[in-house]
Amino acid sequence: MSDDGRRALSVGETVKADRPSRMGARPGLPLQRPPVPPTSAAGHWPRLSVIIPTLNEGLNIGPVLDELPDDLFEVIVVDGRSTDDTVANALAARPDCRIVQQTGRGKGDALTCGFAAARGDIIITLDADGSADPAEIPVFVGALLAGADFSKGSRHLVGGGSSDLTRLRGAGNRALGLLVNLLYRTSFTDLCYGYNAFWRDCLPALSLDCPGFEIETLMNIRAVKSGLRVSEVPSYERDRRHGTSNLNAVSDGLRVLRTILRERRSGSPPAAARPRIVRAPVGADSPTAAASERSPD
Ligand SMILES: Nc1nc2c(ncn2[C@@H]2O[C@H](COP(=O)(O)OP(=O)(O)OP(=O)(O)O)[C@@H](O)[C@H]2O)c(=O)[nH]1
Ligand SMILES: [Mg+2]
Repeated sequence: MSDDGRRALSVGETVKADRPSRMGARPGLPLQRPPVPPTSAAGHWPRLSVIIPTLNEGLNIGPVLDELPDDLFEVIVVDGRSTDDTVANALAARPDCRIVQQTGRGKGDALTCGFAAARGDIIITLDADGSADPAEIPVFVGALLAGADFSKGSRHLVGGGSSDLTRLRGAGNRALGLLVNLLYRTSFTDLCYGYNAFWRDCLPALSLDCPGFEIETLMNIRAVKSGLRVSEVPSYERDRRHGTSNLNAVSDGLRVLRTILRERRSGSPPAAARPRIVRAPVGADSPTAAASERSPD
């Protein structure tokens, strides 16, 4: 246990479930339970920024925003020049949400723009199509408060699953995940999934620079290469409410593969160059409590 009560996870550790999930996940470590929030009644609660990328999600964005909890610091909708009423419907459902127009193209570019605009202590990414259940946000935040730097959703842990994943996508995700696990000696159970959370002070370590659906894979690999503590939490992916996917299983799968290989070729930063994230405890007197410093491992 660290001074601020967070459990120390080892570098690159992933926390897995102890029973097979609905999707037949492998056995692993006991499920990590979210801790009791640190005196949240006294205001000692990290500020949560939810980032939602949207591309023509006019029929979906309203219900998604309606489902979000009230006690968020900010909600940022990053729109990719939607040609429907996505932006108007977002503002109608949640007048306090911030609309950010992405500068480039693709989901990766949208998330990067959203991350740059975020001001909270913790960033949570979820999709605008209704597939992510905002009721799971406390599980992601709990893993971060328990000591993780990066808390990634997994549909393959007990309590997780999907009614949206096709066979082809599931097979591709498994194969790509296996490759990353072999190359980096990790034990990711779900590589390409859009529901994740991390401390905002991890952004420099992630150093994101990709435009498309490969963004989550890049985040996972960079987190491991940078020595961040990664925790997987179970997540259930629901069906998209309306409309069709923007993802192409073959072309986007190949983009993910190229990203994995490129990251492998570029190697890991030397230990001395890895950022060590040092955070003061989150408290009423230290509201954001986020400081990063570089130090050798
Ligand atoms: N701003 C922005 N958002 C995008 C872009 N491409 C996809 N998105 C959003 O990213 C999220 C994930 O995209 P989806 O099309 O749902 O991809 P998916 O989840 O793999 O596909 P489904 O399983 O069919 O939902 C959704 O909220 C999209 O609206 C883009 O180019 N720009
Ligand atoms: Mg989706």
